[in-house]
Order: sequence, then C-alpha cells, then structure tokens
Amino acid sequence: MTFLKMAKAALLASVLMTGSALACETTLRSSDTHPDGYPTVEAVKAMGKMLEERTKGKLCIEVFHSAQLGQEKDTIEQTKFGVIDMNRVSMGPFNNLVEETKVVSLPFIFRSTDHMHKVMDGPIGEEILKAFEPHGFVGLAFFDGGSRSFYNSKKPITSIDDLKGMKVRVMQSDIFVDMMTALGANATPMPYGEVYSSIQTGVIDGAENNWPSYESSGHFEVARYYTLNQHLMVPEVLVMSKASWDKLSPEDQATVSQAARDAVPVMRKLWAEREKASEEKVRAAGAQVITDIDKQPFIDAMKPVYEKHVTSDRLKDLVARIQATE
Ligand code: BDP
Repeated sequence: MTFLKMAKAALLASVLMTGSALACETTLRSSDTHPDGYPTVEAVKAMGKMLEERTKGKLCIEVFHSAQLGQEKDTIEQTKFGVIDMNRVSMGPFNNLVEETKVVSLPFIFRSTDHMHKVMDGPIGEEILKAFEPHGFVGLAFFDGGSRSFYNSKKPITSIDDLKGMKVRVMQSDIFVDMMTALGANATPMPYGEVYSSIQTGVIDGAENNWPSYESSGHFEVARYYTLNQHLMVPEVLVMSKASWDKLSPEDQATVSQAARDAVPVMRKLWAEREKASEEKVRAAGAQVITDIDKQPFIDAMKPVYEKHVTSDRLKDLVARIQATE
C-alpha cells in the first residue's frame, strides 16, 4: 500500500466511525422545537436520508431537535440570516413576517384534515410556499399540525363562558391574541419552551395544542383538563434559508425540494400514529378529556378576528378560495 492509499483508508475508516453526517460534503443544520422521535423530527431525518442517497453523500441534514438551537421565533430569525439552514416550525410564528401564512392560522378556517390537505397540497399551498421567498426563506413543504384544543389546570371547559378571565398561553402571533380576546380570555403569548413551568407556577392557567404536543411537552402533567374544541388547525412548514439555498447548485436545489416533498407522506403516517398514541397516553395518565362541546358558539365568536386580519384583497381572495375548496 502506498502512503497515499494508506492515508485514504485511514480517512475512510475515521469517517465511517464518526457517523454519516460528517461524511457529507455539506451538512444542513435543521431546527425543531420538538423532541427526538416526534413526527416532524423523524420526517426531516427521513428527508436527510433521501438527500444523502440521492446526492451520493454530497448533502446531508442534521436535525437539532428539542429546541437546541432556540425557540421558534428566534430560530426563524437565525434561519433568515443563514445561521440555521433549515427550520420546521408552526406557521403561527411566521404570521407577522409572511402575511399569507395568516390565512391558514385563522380559527376554524379548515373544516377537516381532508380539507386542509386538499388546500395545502394544491395551488393555494404552492402560492403560500412561494410567499416565503421575498422574506429570505424558501418554503419546502407543509407538515401536519393536527388540530389544537384548550387545556388548563383549573377546571373543565365546557363552553365559552368557562374561558372568561382565564390566562391562556398562545403562540406569538396577533391572530391568536385576538382569538383569545374574542373568547373573553387573557392571551399570554410566549415561547413554547416556557409553557410547562408557567402553568406549574400559575403564571398562566393553560394553553392550547394538539394531542402529540400536549403529551410530548408534558403539559398534561400540569394541566389535566383538555377540551376537544379544535379551534385551530395550523399547518407546519419546513423552510430553508434563502442564503443557504443560494449556495446550492440548481440540481441540488431540485433534489432538496423533491426530498422535502417526499418526506410529507412519511410525516403524515407518523402523525396519524402519534396522534392516537398521545391521546391514549394522556388519557391513561388521568387527563380529563371533555369531548361533549358545542363548537358553534366558538365559531361565531371568531367574526371580529376575521374582520381584523383578513383586510387586504390578497388575503380575502385566499380565504374565499380556501372556503370554496371542496
Ligand atoms: C406545536 C407545533 C410547534 C409549536 C408549538 C407551540 O408543532 O411548532 O412551536 O405547537 O405551541 O403544535 O408553540
């Protein structure tokens, strides 16, 4: 063996030992607030595997889960500036930046999961993905965020009246603040990572989220009353920093785009399984679930939220088209 061959063999051995991410020419850093094993985290990992195979080890993804890179609002900023390459976030914290994300963050805008999938998989979804670009992001794909319901540490919520005066955490977007105000509650916008201790110490009475988040965050341990009123169905988005995107060749950009889209069915399957498993887990742990709830008064109360936020022709048109989607 020549010296060069020996050096190459040693290098290969060390690369194999230190894991595949390092073997890649470029490793994209992707952020997620959720813990390892959560459907969004696993879907981006699956996308990374596809990317590594399809680019023959040129491009890989490393997922920094559990908010290792920060809370969503901060990581969105960092993604804009290319400090983070990719980010999987709820569209809520994007509302004040990318106007189009507001329409899919409106309470009761979607009639069902099927309706949401039709909209997000179709031309409206494509338009919303494109809307990220002028703001420094490339929209890659949408993931499911389930439907969000109220939970709290005080009492079962069986009607709007029970929410009156309650301090409820919402994601950082004006839409959600106005939604709570319209329901007579006190909205407290704060990062996801602060919710558990804020409920525990009584800073807030509760929050709202889907089954997997209610479960994986441990919020069910401190807020055991969960009311299945399903007021929001906010899709999640996987974005790439435009700065990182521009460093890729057109071929690699196309491969990234396709791998992100191919991760969607993976995500949806994992999501459906996790929704069930999370519900079972929190019920078994003693969460009190209120399923007998009339949603109509909640829907009716949202009129001022639509009036305040759906003002431009662009948003009016998007809302009308979403509502008309069968
Ligand atoms: C979860 C979303 C996550 C949000 C979180 C929140 O998946 O992206 O950060 O809600 O409430 O459902 O902030």
